This record gives sequence, structure tokens and C-alpha cells, in this order.
Amino acid sequence: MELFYHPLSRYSQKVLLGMYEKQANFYPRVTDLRDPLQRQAFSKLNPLGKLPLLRCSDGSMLPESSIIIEYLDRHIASGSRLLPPDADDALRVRLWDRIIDNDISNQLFLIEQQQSMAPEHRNELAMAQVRQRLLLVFAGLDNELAHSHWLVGDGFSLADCALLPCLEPAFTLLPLLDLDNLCRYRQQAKLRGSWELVAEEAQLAAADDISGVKLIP
Ligand SMILES: N[C@@H](CCC(=O)N[C@@H](CS)C(=O)NCC(=O)O)C(=O)O
Repeated sequence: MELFYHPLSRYSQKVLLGMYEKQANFYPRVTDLRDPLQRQAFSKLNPLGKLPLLRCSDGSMLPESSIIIEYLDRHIASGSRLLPPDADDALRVRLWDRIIDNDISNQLFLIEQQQSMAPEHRNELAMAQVRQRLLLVFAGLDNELAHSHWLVGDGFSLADCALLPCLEPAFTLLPLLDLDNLCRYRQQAKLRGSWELVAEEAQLAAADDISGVKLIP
């Protein structure tokens, strides 16, 4: 298998977490879409030009982080079970995965986009509304975490793969420190071996971005 991803992309981090949780063997294909040549080459593999993308063992291409993780869970027996065997639990995992992608990750991206603009071009009212909605979603997560170790029960799942990459950006952008269960979850996430690997690679990539040094692909 080959994984096309970038260490600083949240959806790539989500799939990397799944890869490490499953102890999957894969060829890492770091792809920087900010580089026009890499973007052009990648668009031949995925016309929509979105990371991550998995080239499966049979050569087929699989986009979409959640679908890639379901594929890994179905085809790799080792490591964590990322979709629980119980159908109702699996439904709750998929529900939280959808909420996190749509109502957290994509919304954080909107704020990050606005923050990258000059202050006079920002839409402050729209940003305030997005923040308000994000706080509601995090309050719901905090309630959920009051009676659950990981997001759905005791086992680390697809829903946690979706949430972990959002945590640090969310704590940076929003006042979340009063949410005790979420803070406990954040501490426990930092100690998860799979997340340590993903976070370390992201830190190295961020440092390379600042220094201008490019890794040899
Ligand atoms: N729903 C997709 C979202 C993927 C996505 O938005 N990826 C971003 C990086 S985090 C991307 O490739 N953006 C490049 C672009 O839109 O040009 C998934 O879950 O994989």
C-alpha cells in the first residue's frame, strides 16, 4: 500500500493515526500540494486533488479519510479495531466521525483561513458564529466523554482518529479549558503512541517549513 499525504494536513493525520493503530505496512508518499509540480502530478492520481489518498495493494485508489480507515480495519487484522464489532457502537463511531469532520475540522479550517487574511478582509461576524457553533459541539463532546474513556466506549476508534488532529488547533483557537472531560481526553491523547508518531512528524514538517529546508521525498 502507498499513502499519499502531507504531515500537516489534518485529514492526512487522521489516516496516519489509523495506519499506526493498525500497525499497517505502507510506503509513505509525502505530497506537498503547495508545490505546483507536485499538485499537477497528484491530480493525475486524484482529479479532485485532495489528500489523503491510498493506493491499495491491488492498485486501486481510495480517497476520503473515513473510507480509507474503514478499508484498513476490514483488511488488516492486527492492531486496534477501529470500527467496533457491535453494529450500534459502529453507528455511533460513524456518527461522531461525521460530526467531527463536518462540524469541527472543516469549521476550524474556516477560522484558520480567515486568520490568514489581513484583518480588514476578515468576516468577524461569520467567524464569531463559527466559534459559537464549535463551542456547542465541544460541549456535546465533553458530555459524551463524562462516561466514556475514548469517544465511543473503552476502545480507540475511527472517531478518535478524526478528533485527535483537531484537538490542539481547537484548544489554540477556542476557550475550552473549562471542559474537564475534554481536557482529560486531551492529556490521554498526547500519550497515545500512534499520536506521538503523527505529532512528531508534523512538528518536523512545520520546522522544515519555517527553515525552508525541504525533505527529500
Ligand atoms: N473529506 C476529505 C477531505 C480531504 C481534504 O479536505 N483534504 C485537504 C487537506 S487536509 C486537501 O487536500 N486540500 C487541498 C485542496 O482542497 O486543494 C477526507 O476526509 O479525506
